[in-house]
Amino acid sequence: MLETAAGATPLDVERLRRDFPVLDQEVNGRPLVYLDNAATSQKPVQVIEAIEAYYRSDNANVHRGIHELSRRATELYEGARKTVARYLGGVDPEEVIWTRGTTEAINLVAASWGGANLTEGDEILLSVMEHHSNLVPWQLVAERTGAQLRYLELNDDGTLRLDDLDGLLGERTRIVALTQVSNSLGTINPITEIARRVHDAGALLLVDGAQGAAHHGVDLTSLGADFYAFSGHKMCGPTGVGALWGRRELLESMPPWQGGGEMISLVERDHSTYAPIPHKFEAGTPNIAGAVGLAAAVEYLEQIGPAAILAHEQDLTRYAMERLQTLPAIRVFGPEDPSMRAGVVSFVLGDAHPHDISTILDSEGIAIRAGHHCTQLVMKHYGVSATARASFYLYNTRDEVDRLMDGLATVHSIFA
Ligand code: C6P
Repeated sequence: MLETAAGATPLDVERLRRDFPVLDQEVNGRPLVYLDNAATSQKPVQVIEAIEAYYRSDNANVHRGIHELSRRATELYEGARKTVARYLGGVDPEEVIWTRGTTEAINLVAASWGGANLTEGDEILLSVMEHHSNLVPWQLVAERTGAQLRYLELNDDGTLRLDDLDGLLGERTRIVALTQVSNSLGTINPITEIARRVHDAGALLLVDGAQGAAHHGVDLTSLGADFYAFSGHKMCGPTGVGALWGRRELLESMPPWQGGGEMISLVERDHSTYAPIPHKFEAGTPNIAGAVGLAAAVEYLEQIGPAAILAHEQDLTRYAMERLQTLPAIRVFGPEDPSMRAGVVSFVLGDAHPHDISTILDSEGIAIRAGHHCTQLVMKHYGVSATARASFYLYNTRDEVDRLMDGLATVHSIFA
């Protein structure tokens, strides 16, 4: 289910900003305006200090040593798994597999579930809106197994062409992999409704939650996904850590995808038996400090409340879209209704190349992203090679949107 942003208590943004030391600096002689949150978010002191405290006091390898530090590290690491499971709506912690992030989580499903279950002629349904991380792993497994890729197209307003969904779901459709929130258009997809239709057709649904988990929270007990992938670094956590959630019976039936320490039960000369989930999928020494940092990030977000964060982002998005429309030769992508999008606004401005827009804004201390945002199929749909993208998070303000507009006025005066 989508979080509803309406009625949420407004954020005390000035107070929250004090938690983010990186925001308090000048870039090119101007106070930093950080509007590249869809790429990665900044980290509050609570997260930085949790990681530091772990390395200062508790560092050891997990599940191995019978000594005090190892016990503590294991407790923190497994405790972090429980915290993440709570954030995902109170799922079973054993269904939460640590990964390096969304990309690795999707690769895990494509390689393990896909490798074991797909055969020639089976179909994988994707959408044109997907990030490359939710396309290329499926292309790789399709090549290996002979499965076919099919695509749900985009409407020009940046929504999925859901009228086509039932027609695309055929007898051979085994899995559908879709994003919860588009990183280049901002569109929030109606996952619960999609899940119902996918399940009616007898297929599984993987949800790419890279932007969803960060920007409007998630309740996996009602979302309807069979697999859910997300990254810690987009939600105030550190880089290099994220998770895959999967339904227990699916995870238990899947083969391991990487071999090594931690994931085994018994090792013989010519074969091994494997640990139960979640460890079956966690070969090698894990990113313990990353898990500790992500748990601190989750606790931080829980205190603020995902609904309030989404409401704040949508307020900034509405304001930015209104102001952008006043610029001549602006083209804004994605749904016109801000309540249908998270805090992501992609645009092109006349003949100015998005890289030039980003360079000029950077000279004024404003960080945005320019490029195809790892969504080349979206760019193709709109006939552009790149867009400029501003993306908001809980610490951004309307004043910062005004700074963006001032910067774009400079861009316009240079290119007019
Ligand atoms: N999008 C962006 O600037 P990783 O890199 O594994 O943490 O996340 C990959 C990914 C998958 N799906 C979606 C919808 C995403 O937005 C991302 C990451 C960043 O938009 C970096 S390209």
